Amino acid sequence: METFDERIGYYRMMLLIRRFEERMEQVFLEGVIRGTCHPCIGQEAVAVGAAAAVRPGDYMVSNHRGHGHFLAQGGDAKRILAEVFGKETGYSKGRGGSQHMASFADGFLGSNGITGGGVPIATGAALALQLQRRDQIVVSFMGDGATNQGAFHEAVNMGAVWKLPIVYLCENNLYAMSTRFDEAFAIRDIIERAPGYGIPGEIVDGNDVLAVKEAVATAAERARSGEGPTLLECKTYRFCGHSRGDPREYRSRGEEADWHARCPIKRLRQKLVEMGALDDALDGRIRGEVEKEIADAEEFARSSPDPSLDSLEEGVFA
Ligand SMILES: Cc1ncc(C[n+]2csc(CCOP(=O)(O)OP(=O)(O)O)c2C)c(N)n1
Ligand SMILES: [Mg+2]
Repeated sequence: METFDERIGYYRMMLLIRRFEERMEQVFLEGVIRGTCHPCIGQEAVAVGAAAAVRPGDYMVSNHRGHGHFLAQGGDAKRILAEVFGKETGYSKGRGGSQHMASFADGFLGSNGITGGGVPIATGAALALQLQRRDQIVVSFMGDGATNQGAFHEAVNMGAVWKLPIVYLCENNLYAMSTRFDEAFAIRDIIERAPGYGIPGEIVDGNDVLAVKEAVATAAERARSGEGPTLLECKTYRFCGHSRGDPREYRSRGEEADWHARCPIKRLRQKLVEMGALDDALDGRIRGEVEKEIADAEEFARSSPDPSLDSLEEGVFA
């Protein structure tokens, strides 16, 4: 059971992720940065719950919607935003942008623009940990769409056969770009596939940070003790469009309103208030701190230098 302080910490981190993504979307719309970005607004509880469940030294592999995962895993908002801006001070020295950043020191083995591409990478990392007899585990994040990619099936099967120390964590936000879940799946739930690999599967309320934490902690324990992977399906919803500038014409405003009522931040806030752990004064202080952290990150990203032309061939191995 978490302490009050830990729960306040999850609340603060979810707010930080929400405000980071909202601000970043805004900056994109202003045309300040190029390329694209995929905000995880609405899905914050998955990232924060998962990060809260693992131990220091464990690893995460993310997907294209990865800022929240990285922030929750301890990434510095300044350097994440600087990477989105393509600046030298970003985690990938401005080469990766929103979808390709990593910090091995923080156990964040990278976001990935290839749908499903992170799953074999995570499985390979778990194999390395097993071969080195280390007691760390890997959490592999993917979307619902990614679970229809061949790479996902091959990697999960391998993880299961070799009982690798990995948790396969699917964020089922009901859409892959504009494709609704029921247009792309002949099954009701993705975890129906878990028995096909011979591993347990569990449906999780992905908008409840404490439920996510508990499910990931159990799956992590299983992975750590040599019993192999679990497939978790966190049911959630992205409040924003798929990427910047998506007008969300493929779904109804009514459906969105239903999910807004289940906002993970509002829900934890309510719980904390009922527990007596949060009042308006503390909430205001936390929100103030979060705003300052985002403003500082933006200032850092804007004022950081572009990569120099001289460094053009750095990190190129071809
Ligand atoms: C191999 C590949 N095919 C297609 C795309 C284009 N694409 C980018 S994101 C995306 C949808 C991914 O959906 P999902 O896995 O559910 O993640 P979500 O965006 O909902 O978080 C697609 C098809 C891609 N990046 N890579
Ligand atoms: Mg999806």
